[in-house]
Amino acid sequence: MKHYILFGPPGAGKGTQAKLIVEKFNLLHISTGDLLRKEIALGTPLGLEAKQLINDGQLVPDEVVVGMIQNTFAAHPEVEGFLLDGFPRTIAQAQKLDQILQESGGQVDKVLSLAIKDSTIFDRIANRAKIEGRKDDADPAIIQNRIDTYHEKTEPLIEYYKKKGNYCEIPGEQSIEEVFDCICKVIG
Ligand code: B4P
Repeated sequence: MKHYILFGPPGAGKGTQAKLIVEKFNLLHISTGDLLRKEIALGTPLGLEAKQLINDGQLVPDEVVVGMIQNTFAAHPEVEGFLLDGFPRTIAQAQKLDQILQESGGQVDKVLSLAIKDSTIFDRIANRAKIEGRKDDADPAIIQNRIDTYHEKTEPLIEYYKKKGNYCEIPGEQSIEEVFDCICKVIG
């Protein structure tokens, strides 16, 4: 069972690349952002809690997203592997993921890290706001908050995975096809 992580700042292209990767490599796509947006659309208690945090550009509590990941793993014992898109986003989430995978004899096989500049993040998210109408994309102050949250809470994961030896940086400022080619060379 393979476990790949798609890592990067907001708007780096994780969701975009995830669609291409799961199709080519027959993996199950788990996007914590998509799972949270589904809960919000359904108006569940979890969705109500997540909505405010996401719309402010904050992260949702670790135990909430870890629970969603565990449920999805448990529901799909038949798959060949998982692509984790946007998870983990904190050191605590990464440690919990390691523990969950160790218990089932698994591991994180590769961390595919999409690298882009903060200025590119702004352009891409502003563009996506016009297409998808996401609330957390609409306001420059909230985009800045998401970028700051990334630098403070998520970026330390780069060192965490470098030490484990499974970190792989992909230049994210190329065309969608070029980024995908680089990813295929790493996991193909
Ligand atoms: P996510 O849904 O993960 O969203 P994202 O990081 O903003 O976007 P992504 O990187 O997937 O960008 P995309 O491909 O769409 O998270 C949303 C929120 O959920 C978070 O802020 C947080 O609050 C919460 N959350 C999620 N996971 C969590 C966790 N583990 N813990 C706590 N909270 C969590 O690309 C962006 C745009 O760029 C698109 O318009 C695309 O068309 C364009 N694009 C992509 N690749 C391109 C390329 N190569 N060239 C040009 N444009 C490109």
